[in-house]
Amino acid sequence: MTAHLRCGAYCLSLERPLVMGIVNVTPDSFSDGGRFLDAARAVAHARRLVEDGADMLDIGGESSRPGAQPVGLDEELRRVLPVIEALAGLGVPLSIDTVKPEVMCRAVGAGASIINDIAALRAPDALEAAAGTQAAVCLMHMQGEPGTMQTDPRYGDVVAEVRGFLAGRVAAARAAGIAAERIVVDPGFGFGKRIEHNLALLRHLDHFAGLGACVLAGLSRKSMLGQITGKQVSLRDTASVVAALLAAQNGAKILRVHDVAATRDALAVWQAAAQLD
Ligand code: YH5
Repeated sequence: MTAHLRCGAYCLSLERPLVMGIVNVTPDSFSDGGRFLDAARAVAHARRLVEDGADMLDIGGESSRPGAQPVGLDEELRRVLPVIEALAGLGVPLSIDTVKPEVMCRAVGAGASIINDIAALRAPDALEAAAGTQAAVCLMHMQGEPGTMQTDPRYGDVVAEVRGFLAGRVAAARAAGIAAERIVVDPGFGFGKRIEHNLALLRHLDHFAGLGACVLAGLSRKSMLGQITGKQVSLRDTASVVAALLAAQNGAKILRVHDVAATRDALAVWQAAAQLD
């Protein structure tokens, strides 16, 4: 495993876990403020996450929640590009959460330096598009498609199957010319997995550290935490912080979270107690 993640002009130390703050740029269903206000809201939220200690931001214009509607190319570009342009000078790497090669290229042109692809660069031309940039790439495992993935997920050995898939995608990325120090892998919590699958992946996250890439974990507010606590999505922040800390203790180097401040506190307590250095 490399001790650094290279993303465009940034080089991030992986000695301690990094916190990736989630920035959704989707229309506000409670108001009709229009595009400008949606972008302004996302930018204000992103600035707050950086003040709270985010090491990087993940900007997404298409919801990948189970059952969410796909978004067209032009609409996705209209949502994310103004936000990336506004945040490019903030001083933290920006990640673009997309499966579309055109969005990857345009987002990097606007200032993004990480490509976060829930389809692990499997779309036609996506590998080439990512390889043509200096951005880091996050390769995530998903069984099925967002619309139907939670219908009946099945595995023999979930850890071995997800590991095998990610090993194949790392090899494909390396063959396309993406250096190991630019590659992140992610088991894809909640993407075509039942609770027992998610828990096995969390328990055995260390199995993914041997793939020659650093590990990202995205557990924040997900339905497995709702199943465990019985709480609705707006009441899952404590469970999310604990899950992020467990992931970090099992080797995750990037934690994709909504509540950056609380996650930072949890990591600080762990590090103080463990005297990690
Ligand atoms: C991820 O794990 N997840 S979008 C459902 C929720 C709450 C949150 C029902 N993009 C990941 O965050 N990218 C998403 O409540 C991601 N890893 C990476 N790399 C889904 C999400 C969510 C879904």
